Amino acid sequence: MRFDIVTIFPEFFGVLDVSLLGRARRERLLELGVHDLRQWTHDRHRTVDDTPYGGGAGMVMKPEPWGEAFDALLGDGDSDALVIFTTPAGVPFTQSLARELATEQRIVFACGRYEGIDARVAEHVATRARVLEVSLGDYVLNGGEVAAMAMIEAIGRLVPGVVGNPESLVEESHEAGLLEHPSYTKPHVWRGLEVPDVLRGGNHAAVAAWRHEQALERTRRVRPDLLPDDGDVSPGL
Ligand code: 6GU
Repeated sequence: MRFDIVTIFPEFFGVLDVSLLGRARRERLLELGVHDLRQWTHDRHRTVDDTPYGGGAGMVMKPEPWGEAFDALLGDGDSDALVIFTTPAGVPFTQSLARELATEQRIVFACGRYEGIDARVAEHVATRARVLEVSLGDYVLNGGEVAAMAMIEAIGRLVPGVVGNPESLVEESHEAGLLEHPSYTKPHVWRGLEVPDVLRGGNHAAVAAWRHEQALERTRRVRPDLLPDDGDVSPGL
């Protein structure tokens, strides 16, 4: 899978060299192209923004550099790439959206800054490629870079081979519609705190039932919005 990112802060994406995603890139499971939007400006100040029509605070990203960026990255015919505009006004990014996006061959991220990108850019790109406007969550960031990075990590780890043990993807938070159960490792007593007995008893069915109960209790407590209204979530065993 390939990700291209268009941004005025390419240096943000240096962290994608490290950890799991860095290894996946070296193994060619993931490819990453980071592109400085300013290479598609032509004035001496490399201007990417201007004042908004209709007035108001803040600056809007000019369409021309974005148009040239997409010409360069998508070509002039129809493209198979999916283009994601990061914006707090987009559809929320979720684990199920990450799963869908992990089946794409290529995703191009357009990272907006300031008050966003001139709205004609997304409209124009939509005539040549599939376009999604996506938000990381209900809060405001200074720009889409951190959001794109979070999405790339969430999507990239679902690409086959990126996470060593695929079973570890199945049981985690948000995959079963519940938050994950608590986890423990050795030592069995630490600073007077004991690991729950059931986890050391070797009864796999009892462990599974305990974990499901814990996941349900935690979800009820901190994320009741994730539960169906009747609160009936079966372990699926
Ligand atoms: Cl994708 N961009 C910005 N600027 N703020 C956000 C966001 C994106 N998602 C949540 N807040």
